[in-house]
Amino acid sequence: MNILRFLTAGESHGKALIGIIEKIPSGLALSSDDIDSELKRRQLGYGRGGRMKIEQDRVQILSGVRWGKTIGSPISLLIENRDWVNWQEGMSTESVHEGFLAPVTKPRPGHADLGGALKYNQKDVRNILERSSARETAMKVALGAIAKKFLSVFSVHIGSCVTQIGSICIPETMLKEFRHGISLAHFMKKIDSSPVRCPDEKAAADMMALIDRAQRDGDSLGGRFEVVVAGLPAGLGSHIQWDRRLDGMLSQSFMGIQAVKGVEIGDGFTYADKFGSKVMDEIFHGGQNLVNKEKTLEGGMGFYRLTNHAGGIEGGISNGMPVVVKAVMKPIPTLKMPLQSVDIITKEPFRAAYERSDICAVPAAAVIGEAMAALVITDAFLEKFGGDSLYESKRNYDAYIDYLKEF
Ligand code: EPS
Repeated sequence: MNILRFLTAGESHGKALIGIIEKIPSGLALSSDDIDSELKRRQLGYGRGGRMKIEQDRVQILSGVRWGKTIGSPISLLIENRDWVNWQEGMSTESVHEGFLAPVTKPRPGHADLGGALKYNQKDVRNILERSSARETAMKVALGAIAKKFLSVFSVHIGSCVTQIGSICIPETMLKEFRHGISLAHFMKKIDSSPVRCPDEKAAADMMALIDRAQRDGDSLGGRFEVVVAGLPAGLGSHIQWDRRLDGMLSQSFMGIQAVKGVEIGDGFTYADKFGSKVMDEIFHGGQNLVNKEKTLEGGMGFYRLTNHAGGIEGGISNGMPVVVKAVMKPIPTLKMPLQSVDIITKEPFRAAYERSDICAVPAAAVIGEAMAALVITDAFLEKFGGDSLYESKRNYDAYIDYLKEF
């Protein structure tokens, strides 16, 4: 990220999650409802564990907003952990409570537990797992909701869907319009009402049945999700340095989501076995845009494509087509089924004990992906159009769009 800065803090069973974001222009209408609606979307989803029954996330905006509008200063957010009441001594910041909880000495395979304990010289793995927990993603989504609100001023809209859970995939044909950003709002209504964020009813039912099976077997599941950003103008990001490429920045941000192990832009890994003649998005100009019928999606202005293999990015620069990011999430590593590990104190082998956990969190990850995409795209917007006030950003954006039309 070149312009926007954000940080999160907070432990999973600590008092609260905190977030700070800096460089959002002044004059943006922003309320806690804008953020809470996104927090709610993250918490829905088939396969979550008992914790989601405790938490009903609500944000408090602590600074950077006055009378419903941003004022240009850092925006700070707080989300209370409702589970904190059960952990007040165990996760207390005061030394007087030391020893209230027995240390966790049995690292779980697949988690940050062992690497973190070694790196930070901690003999209580809780000091690692509390921060590596995906609870932190609630704040990512809250910060992303601010970025989404900013982008909506420019008619940039972001959606996501789950395309695979375990061995169950949705038919590729279901995704064609989604990947072209066509009727995104309508598509998202359908996705938001699916417990697994999947637009295909048959696949959704099979995914839920598979999650039930994993739960019965003491197992867990991962999967794939896709995020689409529609309405972007051509010209965001840059080809001139590796760390200014829009696809590179998006990939890093998605890889920063807990348990994400693979990221693709557009056709991604499926490029490997195709001929070049089949996977380039040929360029057209003028006439009726046959694919992007919605005017707001004609980001390339007179230029357009009939295909979107590139996922809206060529040479690290947006090309006016919707940006498509796909990601793979590994199965949740906390399992009822005991796995082999070693106690860090006694060095004795053991079978990992089970703690409360999710079975599958891919639907939540899709919403988190939307948030990360929103933050990266907002950064690219601010780099391109600048602006300490929304008025200034909008003026610069409008002038650029006029220029694109004349190009
Ligand atoms: C998580 C473990 C579970 C999840 C948690 C992430 O929490 P707990 O250990 O309290 O049961 O529910 O996710 C959230 C709390 C959340 O808000 O998404 C983990 O180890 O990553």
